[in-house]
Amino acid sequence: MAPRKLAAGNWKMNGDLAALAEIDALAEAHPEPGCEVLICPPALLVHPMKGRVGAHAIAVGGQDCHARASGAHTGDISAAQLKDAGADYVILGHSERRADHGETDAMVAAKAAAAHAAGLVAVICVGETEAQRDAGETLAVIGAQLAGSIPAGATAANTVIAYEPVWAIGTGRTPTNDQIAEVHGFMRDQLGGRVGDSGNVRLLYGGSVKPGNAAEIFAIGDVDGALVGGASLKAADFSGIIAAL
Ligand code: G2H
Repeated sequence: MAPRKLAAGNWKMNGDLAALAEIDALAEAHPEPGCEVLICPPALLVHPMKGRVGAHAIAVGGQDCHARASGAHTGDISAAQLKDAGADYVILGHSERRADHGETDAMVAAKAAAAHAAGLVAVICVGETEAQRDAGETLAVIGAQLAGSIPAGATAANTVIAYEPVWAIGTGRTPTNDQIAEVHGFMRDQLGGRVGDSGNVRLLYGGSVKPGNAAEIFAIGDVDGALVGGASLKAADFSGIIAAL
């Protein structure tokens, strides 16, 4: 059984074939990582990255998939195609996709259902904007996103939830420990009765996680790991986060 803790890297639209050398450095630094390690590169790099990982304990994932299994959807990628290329996970509903591509909760739920059908673990992202936090709407926003974005049939085995406050993404700002604890405790409660084995669903924090703040964030109750953007691009940085888990 895979370790419960998960260090997930989201390369976003960064990296190229040469950047796959970071995988070698990561594998060398953590020959037997104490947590599950996942990297989600741009789709074009999923297959070569899977090859580069070889026998090392590093999983590979996509950053999005289409809700349909196949068909006339130019430019899109299906969950089954990601699986075929070597992915075991797919990030869905990241705030950048919600903002850039108008993804709604219903679209995210449909994509997650497709991911599950293809045998992928869906990493479903939720998070409030700064205006919503300032207005005291954080828990209402997170509750609505969870209710709308998680499909029927979700379980602890096929679903991971990532809390990523939009205002903390790539900004160097992070919520206080109490704010993270409040949202993660709330999410755990919300999953009860709606997701199979809800107590074991992994809840990740994401937004400006770095080697310097990772240990403090991981010590917060109900934080089971991190979804890391900028600091996952270089093995030296991601390594410090993996070591903190
Ligand atoms: C949040 C995170 C990765 P960063 O988007 O999903 O990015 O760590 O750069 O804030």
